[in-house]
Amino acid sequence: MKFSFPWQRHRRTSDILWLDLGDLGDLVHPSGPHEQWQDHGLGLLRTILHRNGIHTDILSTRAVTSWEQLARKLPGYRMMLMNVRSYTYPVALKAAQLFKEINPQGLVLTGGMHATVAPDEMEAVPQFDRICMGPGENIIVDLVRDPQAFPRVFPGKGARSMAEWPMIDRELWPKPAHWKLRRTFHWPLEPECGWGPPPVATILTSRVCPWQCVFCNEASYIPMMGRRPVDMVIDELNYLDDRYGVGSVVIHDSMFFQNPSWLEEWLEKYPRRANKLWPYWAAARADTVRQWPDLFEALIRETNWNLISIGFESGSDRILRLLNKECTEEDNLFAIELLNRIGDEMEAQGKEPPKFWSNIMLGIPGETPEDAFKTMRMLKRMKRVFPSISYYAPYPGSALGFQLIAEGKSLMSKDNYHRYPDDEKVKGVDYQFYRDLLAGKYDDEINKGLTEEERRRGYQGLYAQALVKA
Ligand code: B12
Ligand code: SF4
Repeated sequence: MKFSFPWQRHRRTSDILWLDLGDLGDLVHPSGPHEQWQDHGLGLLRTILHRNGIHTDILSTRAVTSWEQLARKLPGYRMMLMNVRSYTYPVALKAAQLFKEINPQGLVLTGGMHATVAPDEMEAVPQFDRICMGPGENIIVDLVRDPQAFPRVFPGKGARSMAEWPMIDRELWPKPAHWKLRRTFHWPLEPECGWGPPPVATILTSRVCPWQCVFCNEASYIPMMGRRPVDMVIDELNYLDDRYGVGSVVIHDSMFFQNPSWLEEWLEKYPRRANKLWPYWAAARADTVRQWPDLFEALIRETNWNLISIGFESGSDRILRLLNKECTEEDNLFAIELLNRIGDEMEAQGKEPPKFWSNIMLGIPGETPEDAFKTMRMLKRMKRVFPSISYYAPYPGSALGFQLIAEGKSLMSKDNYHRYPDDEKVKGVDYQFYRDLLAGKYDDEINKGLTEEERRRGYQGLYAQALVKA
């Protein structure tokens, strides 16, 4: 007799399945907090489908620990939908093959970032029956109702503004799949990840960042769309708070600190209209902090923006130019000194000081040891920081990614878009140098020109622990 725990049982309500993607086991025994974030693309599209009377079941590769476990739940579905990103592509591929083995007549319908930037790769796989490039909100209902009416690869249709998006029904998100995890997860909100008190509400206020950094440049493949009105964002947070109780907020926008008029309205309304002044995590750029320092400071002090994510990436002008970051060493230093000062003042007033979530890239092709020392030196100038360090990864979709893939220099094949923190990603990069750098071998070099206090920051090995998947 097969035995299964109640939280593992799968109750079938539909013959259409949405498969949430991620590493096996991430919703059972997660190795870190960020693997547990929920997928807003899935949430949005399932909400739209359900509102239109099309019910779907949900399964997740993250909620099982083996492919056999997933296989047992697949028989009988006539359709499977997936949001495929480059970093979930290997899992999507395996899941599609498994689904078709079990349901040879079933259809696999896909969309998402990887479908948008690497459709050729997906087209070569017969198990993907439909591949939607681009936004799916205005096409998903027709597609699921009548997939035969669509060619195999086709462009999506998006809304003009995020004001048109319905509020996500978060109960359509997958549940944590172990009783222990359920106790700390706060489903359908999300668990604490060290950024603010739980339950955590993740939210999007903008869809795309207009800058063109060569390792990212999502503006080239995500169509521009209007930002979600401030009132709608606050209404959603208040609704979630009334229903589930919100502890803190993560604004998942690629770039929160854009459109000063939207930010000014947020500054005026969030403290006044939100049920509580929840602390939040959100992203900015060093050059815009320098451009609008008063607005930046007011947002920190008055709206409780206490974790500021900045893609500093490098402390060297040479590399920043190569990345088309449009930020300089001076911009970076300006933002660092400003946040150090605001933090000191708030601390002196007995308030919790704001911190940086500092995104740093190492191993950028063309980077010299001196460039990398400058980057580590920059990091040490930050008084209060969570470093998030990654080795540069050549993702398809980005200009530099496409270039390195075309030159045969990318080590990220379709079987290992999946990343581990210390994965080697580009041919010709001396990763041993970077491992030594993070282990503290070059600290004397890095500490040159720093004050005594700055030198003490980032004791040996700390930065090695800050290395994240990328
Ligand atoms: C929030 C976010 C995260 C969060 C949470 C991720 C999550 N669980 O969803 C966090 C911080 C954890 C994260 C991490 C990373 N992320 Co991220 N992330 C984003 C971000 C900013 C928003 C994602 C989102 O919710 N979008 C809104 C929803 C509505 O859009 P969507 O999911 O794409 O869905 C739409 C369409 O794709 C389509 N669609 C989707 N599915 C389907 C299915 C069908 C059938 C159809 C028809 C259509 C369709 O319709 C939807 C509505 O329009 C995007 C950038 C962006 N602006 O989208 C990057 C992005 C997805 N991330 C990216 C990357 C590279 C990463 C990291 C590897 C970054 C890093 N260097 O460390 C890590 C890896 C994470 C991991 N799991 O290991 C890349 C992916 C590039 C690619 N080629 O796939 C993006 C595009 C950013 C970028 N420009 O580089 N990320
Ligand atoms: S790296 Fe940041 S600033 Fe640059 S394009 Fe991407 S989201 Fe925008």
